[in-house]
Amino acid sequence: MKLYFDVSSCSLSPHIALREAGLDYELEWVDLNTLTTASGVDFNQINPKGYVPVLELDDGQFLTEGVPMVQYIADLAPEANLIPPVGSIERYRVAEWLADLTGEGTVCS
Ligand SMILES: N[C@@H](CCC(=O)N[C@@H](CS)C(=O)NCC(=O)O)C(=O)O
Repeated sequence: MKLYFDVSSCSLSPHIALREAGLDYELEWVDLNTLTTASGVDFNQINPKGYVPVLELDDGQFLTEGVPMVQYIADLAPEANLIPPVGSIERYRVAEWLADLTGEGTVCS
């Protein structure tokens, strides 16, 4: 797998998940000003949405959006206990936290 990232960005959470999962991965920095990767690839070809993080899977697919990405990574390494099992209420609590973290995070009056 390869994580397309930028420093000080939301690509940090899948990077942490990859490390905690103990998985093999590569990193490739993306210049978000020019939308070009460190190896010179047009990033628009990788993610037409123009943002990181992007996870390139071993079969060549690209996965975008941090929330499903960290769940995918966690599911690849069940022994690391990063996410509760499918079907458990605790799994939906994690989804609840992730949605809150990436959503409004504010109280509507
Ligand atoms: N919905 C995306 C948002 C990703 C996002 O906002 N990425 C920022 C870095 S934290 C980015 O790449 N911004 C580049 C830009 O907007 O030009 C996710 O949750 O992964």
